[in-house]
Amino acid sequence: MATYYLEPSRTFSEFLLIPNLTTKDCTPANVNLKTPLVKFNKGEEPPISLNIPFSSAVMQAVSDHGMAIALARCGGISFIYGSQSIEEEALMVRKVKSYKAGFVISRSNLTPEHTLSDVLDLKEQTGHSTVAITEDGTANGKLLGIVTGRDYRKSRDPLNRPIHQFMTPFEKLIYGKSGITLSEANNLIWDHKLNCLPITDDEQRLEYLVFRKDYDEHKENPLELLDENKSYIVGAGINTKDYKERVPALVEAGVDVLVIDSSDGYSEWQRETVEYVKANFDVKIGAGNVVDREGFRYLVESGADFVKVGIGGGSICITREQKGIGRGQASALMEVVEARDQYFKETGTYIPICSDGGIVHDYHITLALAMGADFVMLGRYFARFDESPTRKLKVGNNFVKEYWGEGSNRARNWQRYDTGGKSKLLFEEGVDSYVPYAGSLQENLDKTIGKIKSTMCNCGSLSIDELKHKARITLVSATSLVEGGAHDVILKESSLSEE
Ligand code: RVP
Repeated sequence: MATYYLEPSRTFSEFLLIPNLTTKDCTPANVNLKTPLVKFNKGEEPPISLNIPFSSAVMQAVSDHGMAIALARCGGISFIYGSQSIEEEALMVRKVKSYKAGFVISRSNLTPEHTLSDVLDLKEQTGHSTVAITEDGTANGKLLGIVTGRDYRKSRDPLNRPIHQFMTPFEKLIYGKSGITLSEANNLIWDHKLNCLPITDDEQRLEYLVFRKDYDEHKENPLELLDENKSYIVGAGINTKDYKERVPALVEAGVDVLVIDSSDGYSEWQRETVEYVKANFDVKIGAGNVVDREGFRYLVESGADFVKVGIGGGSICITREQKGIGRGQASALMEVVEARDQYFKETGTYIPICSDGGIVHDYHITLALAMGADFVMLGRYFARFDESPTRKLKVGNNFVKEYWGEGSNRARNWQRYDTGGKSKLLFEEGVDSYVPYAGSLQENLDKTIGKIKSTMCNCGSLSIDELKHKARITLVSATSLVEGGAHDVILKESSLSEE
């Protein structure tokens, strides 16, 4: 007879946190979000910790080197997608590890067709007076010019003047070539009396900007996630098929932590992969995804350094519809956390848990942490930002970014859905979609972190560990969900357009 789980499995939206006493020292400024990434023994420091509990998903549409640099700068980690050739993935890892502070990904970008009014709006929003003008208005588009405060006169120039009429065009720009060192870039800046030097690749695509002020990047980004050589920490996805070739190349490129990217991790292939890595390399490895205590235990006993939880909850994921496997993310997490705590009691080894997929609202992150996750993995959330590797498009009146699942025809990441046979999969487990464009990673992350810290204060907690122990979580009924949104009022249009 089958085993039945007759309690319905739950999602984050079905829970709320009940505030605890907030003491006077419990202010957002005092909250510390540092959290372990890999396993450690009781009384010891984790070998790698994150400064914020965020990781970006192992997906083509989310985690390339640009995302990895941007997120590490804020204190989190990206796992570079594994659904590309071994050489390309290793190159991305190498780019992150060799990235040098002082090279910034442009945060203010427009196209030549935008107007002076757009420049002024953007300046007000971002505070940056240097705007990169690229073919598609993205941070890595083909560079066509630069606009600074010296290119226009606010009092004289018409606001609708198109940028191409007053930008400094590419032909007249001094620029550096990809691979230039910071000191070479600084020499160009001083020799030509520049404020900002764009760095482009062989196809004239913008890579970075180097600014004159030789600021101390570490002071501006106090949470940045660095290894002992002051390079950014980076993760990378692997699969259970070509790991004997892929892992050596990634380790050689300097990867700090690997993760087996799979929709269902409770398998002998994962055990073999973890065992191979542990036997041959000194590199950390996470495994998953699982949704129950048995799956957790199996992967931990195979040697996994952290375990990823979640099947079918991803925003682009249709695994549950296609195959009928999965579990509500909150229920899966609660059970695995219980198994982790039990394992810790038995062995004194703490295994960090990553809650992967299905985060829709910022408060879902706080709930996941309160329920015992050590960090979350997000796809949709990061796909919306300038730093994600996908195209930004205008659909109707709105800007969107493309976002597709690893199990979609577009990604063709069949290794992720490995069932052991040689043949390719017959059906998709993911969709191709758009997500609303949301601007820069740092601005959005600051807002989300602000909300998490504020909620933690409501719960009387100054650290994630304290939150886990103090959190009081209640199930909500379907009718109280209605009560939680704006209700029984007529919303003004300005509120409707906000997310
Ligand atoms: P979300 O943040 O809700 O967009 O979910 C991202 C997660 O969805 C990924 O980390 C991964 O676990 C899962 N995923 C990725 N591709 C697919 C798919 O095609 N089904 N699912």
